[in-house]
Amino acid sequence: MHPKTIFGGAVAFAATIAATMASAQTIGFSQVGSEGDWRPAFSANMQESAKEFGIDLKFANAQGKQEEQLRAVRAFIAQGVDAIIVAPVVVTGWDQVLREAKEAEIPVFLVDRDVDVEDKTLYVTRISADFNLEGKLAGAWLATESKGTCKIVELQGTTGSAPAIERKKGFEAVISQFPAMEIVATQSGDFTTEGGKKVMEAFIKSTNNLDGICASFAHNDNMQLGAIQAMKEAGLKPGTDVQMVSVDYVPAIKDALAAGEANASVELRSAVGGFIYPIILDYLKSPTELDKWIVIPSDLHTAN
Ligand code: GZL
Repeated sequence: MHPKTIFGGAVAFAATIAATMASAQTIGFSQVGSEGDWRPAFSANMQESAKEFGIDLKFANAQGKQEEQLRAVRAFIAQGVDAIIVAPVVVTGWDQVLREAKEAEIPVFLVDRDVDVEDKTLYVTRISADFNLEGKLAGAWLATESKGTCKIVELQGTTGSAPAIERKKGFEAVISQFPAMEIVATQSGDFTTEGGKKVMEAFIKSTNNLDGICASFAHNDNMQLGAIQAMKEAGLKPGTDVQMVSVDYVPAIKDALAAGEANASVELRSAVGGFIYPIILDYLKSPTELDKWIVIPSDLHTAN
């Protein structure tokens, strides 16, 4: 083949690559952290999916600290990324940094959690599950299971986070319809296994070995897995003596369900990059008004 032809072919190939790269969007993602089992799975899927969509993803893990998230978002603004994704650790404290992104004309997309801001034009949309519904599903399952009579201990998620606030509200909206259903102890385990174990150890002490307690409602599976450890160490039988309902449906809770140590878990989908990125890429291609909340479904699962 004539050298000129080879050279020509190489140039054409490089141009194609360049064009593809030029259309590649650079997106900053400020992630809460890597607590528990669900979040690492979500992060891995977001990073893997970004490659499939040809997105240059700048991933920032805040290790659960809001100040780190704010720092990351400001760095993305300074870099001039095409879009910013935020999974906000707590609902408050976002107005100023979102205003800075808006002034820089960089669209912000909320995923997984939520913010509490007056001006909802500060973000394009929120793509996440309905935490209030997840709480309702857990409450409805327990009301049926206990025939409307149950003293409950509650392990709350990270204080001030949207899932902790809304899962509690949804759960209480259902059990409040049953006079004999009551949360008798509640404390935050911060969505971690260690946190859940510590909280359940405290509940075991304060209720004389969970005497009269019918159920444990944990805002995520990792805290419930810690609670299961604590209960077994105290000689109790989680899943038999006490009904165990939580949220996320991570692999380890599936094992606990199969072993009869957990009874129900509401699934929080983690493989959602393939759903999130097309929404963002379509918006970047031609910005249009989107619903302020695009809901990802949640389904309740039991052992059988
Ligand atoms: C909810 C998500 C929660 C999970 C926990 O969307 O933010 O955070 O339920 C995680 O496992 O810590």
